[in-house]
Amino acid sequence: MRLSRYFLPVLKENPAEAQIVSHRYMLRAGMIKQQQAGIYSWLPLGYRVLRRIEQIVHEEQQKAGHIPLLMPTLQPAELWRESGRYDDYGEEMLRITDRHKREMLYGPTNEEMITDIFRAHVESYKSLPLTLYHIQWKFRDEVRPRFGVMRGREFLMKDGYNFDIDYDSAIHAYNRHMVSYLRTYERMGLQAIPMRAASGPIGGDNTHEFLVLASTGESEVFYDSAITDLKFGDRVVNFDDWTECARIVEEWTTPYARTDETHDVSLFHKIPAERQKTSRGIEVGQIFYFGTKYSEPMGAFVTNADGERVPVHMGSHGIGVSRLLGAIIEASHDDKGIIWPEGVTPFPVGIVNLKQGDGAADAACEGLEKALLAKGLEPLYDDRDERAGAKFATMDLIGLPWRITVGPRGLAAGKVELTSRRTGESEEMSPEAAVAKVAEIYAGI
Ligand code: P5A
Repeated sequence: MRLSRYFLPVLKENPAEAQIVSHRYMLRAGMIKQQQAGIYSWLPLGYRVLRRIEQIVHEEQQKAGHIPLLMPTLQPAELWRESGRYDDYGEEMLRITDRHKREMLYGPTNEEMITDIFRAHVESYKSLPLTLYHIQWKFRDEVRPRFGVMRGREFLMKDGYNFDIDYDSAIHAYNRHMVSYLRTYERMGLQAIPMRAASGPIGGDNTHEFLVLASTGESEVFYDSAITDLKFGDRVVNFDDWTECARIVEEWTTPYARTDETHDVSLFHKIPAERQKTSRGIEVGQIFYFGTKYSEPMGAFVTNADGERVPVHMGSHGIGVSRLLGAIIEASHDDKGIIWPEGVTPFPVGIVNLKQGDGAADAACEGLEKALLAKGLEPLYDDRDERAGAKFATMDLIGLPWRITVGPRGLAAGKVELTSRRTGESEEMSPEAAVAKVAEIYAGI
């Protein structure tokens, strides 16, 4: 992509309305534009990251055997009356009436609708286990939408729903989600800690939230620092193996980690004093097991092996896809701008031409662009007629993890410069070596 032809409306000044760094940088880097309180347009750069995050979520969900579909944003009120949540949900639910005076709502979540799909098509335990998920916009009329995409009113969520014949099998689904979430967040460069939490309007007693530690987080959290040493890495998991999944869940849930809603002071104080940590955290996901809370009132029954009709056991599992952009920036930035982890960066590498219009520099940049594209890596090439300082400032702000700088002086010696956004370290090398190095960095991502 050539920057001269792109749409990157960077702001020079700090927007006054942004209280936290991620919101500030998302506005300054031209990633989002607020349209109303808590409702944003995703400008091209922000949209690229959003799609990258969605892609990782899809890949990891499907590795765990979960099946994508797509449900609408608008739902009929009758479904929610069946579960009893139409009145319970209160003012957070955006209620709409159509021209036939039919009551509808903009879905804040989809337990009812997925249960409706299930009961229409599934009859027997032989069709189980089944986990369906989608990535779709939600609306919650939050009292205090704030911090940009962190607490929006319209926001993108991955929500998945498992259907199982009994408790044990539903707990395996719960575990499978926890395991797959651990890898999902790690691929985004995040450490998200599963913490015992409260279930709120979704229901059930068994629930964990995934929290990214950050001083700007909205939740207060308490944990044993030992948990921050755990890494999921590139383990190969057999998601059908109940024992293997349960063992991984045990590894992550044995050290104490709870939100303020479930915090137990006496248990906390049993941890060695130097490992007792209190912090704030950003909730980037939550998983629930709620048994037959929806299947029973809504008539989602199947025939079991003994020929009896039984309500299915369910859980639901959410990832805050749009919130993740804010969480990643909170976890990875400096005073010059964002530092994207390679897994989610909008462009893998930037090219800065120090002397636009210089024949050799222009040709070298175009050559780099072509060579990178040939390796499946689309660079953002700053081909604007701007000072070097302004080009560097833009690259630093938008946070591409790698930058190749091309100037006539270096080229005379056959060299360009490859710079890491994270460390600031630069290395001079031939353009071919720079392409090979960038390709190597992204090979496993
Ligand atoms: C699980 C999936 C649910 O809604 N039903 C379907 C369950 N869970 S949840 O915890 O309420 O939401 C899941 C994740 O969505 C993100 N989230 C938000 N993101 C941005 N703005 C909001 N207002 C907002 N509300 C929830 C969180 O990451 C949450 O973990």
